[in-house]
Amino acid sequence: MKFKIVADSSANLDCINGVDFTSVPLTIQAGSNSYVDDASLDVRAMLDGLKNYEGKTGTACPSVGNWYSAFGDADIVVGASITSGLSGCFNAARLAAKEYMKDHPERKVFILDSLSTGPELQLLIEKYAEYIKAGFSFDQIRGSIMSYAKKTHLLFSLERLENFAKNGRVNPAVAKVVGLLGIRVVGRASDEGTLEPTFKVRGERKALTKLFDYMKELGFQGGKVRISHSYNENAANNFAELIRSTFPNCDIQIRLNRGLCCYYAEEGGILVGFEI
Ligand code: X90
Repeated sequence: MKFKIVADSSANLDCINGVDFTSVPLTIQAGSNSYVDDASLDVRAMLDGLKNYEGKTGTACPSVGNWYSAFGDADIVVGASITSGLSGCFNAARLAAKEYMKDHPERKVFILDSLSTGPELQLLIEKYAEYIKAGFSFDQIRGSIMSYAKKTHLLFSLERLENFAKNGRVNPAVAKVVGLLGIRVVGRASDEGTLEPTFKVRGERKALTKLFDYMKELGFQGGKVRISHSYNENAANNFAELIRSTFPNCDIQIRLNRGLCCYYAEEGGILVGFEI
């Protein structure tokens, strides 16, 4: 039985230890320039390129064919996509799964709509890998991941929402305030998988304190934490320290956002996925 895990590139993952994994890239577009969010993308160069670009920029999700070919020849494919509340990515994955199972009736695919992205998606993928290593069946994996997804959340602290606003994914009035005089927005992925800006705070230190309070309010008690940042390692490290001051043995990992998350979270932004 050949198992495989797939996720789109908003999970910020290139590979997973000991499990067959494929990342399906989204694309960031600036005029005729298109940046494919795969392992070879130079994210720093992309951000610098975008800074100098005056025209409209945007993103595109993978096609049905992109997902289909990521499934390879696996007997059992499991995975997750960025929220259907903000992207067509999940729909493409769903259609690809349907086609794959029609072409190969003995094979099975389950792609979860994460209603989230970034480090929460990462937690889901890590959990899939655990299930596969533990020898779970397809049905067991599907049932277990759906319960697990109810116990994970995504919070963010962002310095700018320009790209969200440009692409019609957030109210422009909210976007206008953020970015003024060091105002950051702290919020979460809503239950519908949309951006829920909850607090506006001035300064990074306050933003991190707010984030931690919010985590605890949502039920965090020292479970796994995954932090991803857009070139703000300092904030990510400070945040990890803040968590460890209350939960010294907390399993925390920090990573750099890949292209898609860097584009939307914008420089300085940090994303926090955690278990309750
Ligand atoms: O289909 C496409 O073109 C992709 C659109 C993706 C839009 C959302 C990207 C979010 C990236 C930013 C902060 C966290 C927001 C959480 C909301 C669920 C990460």
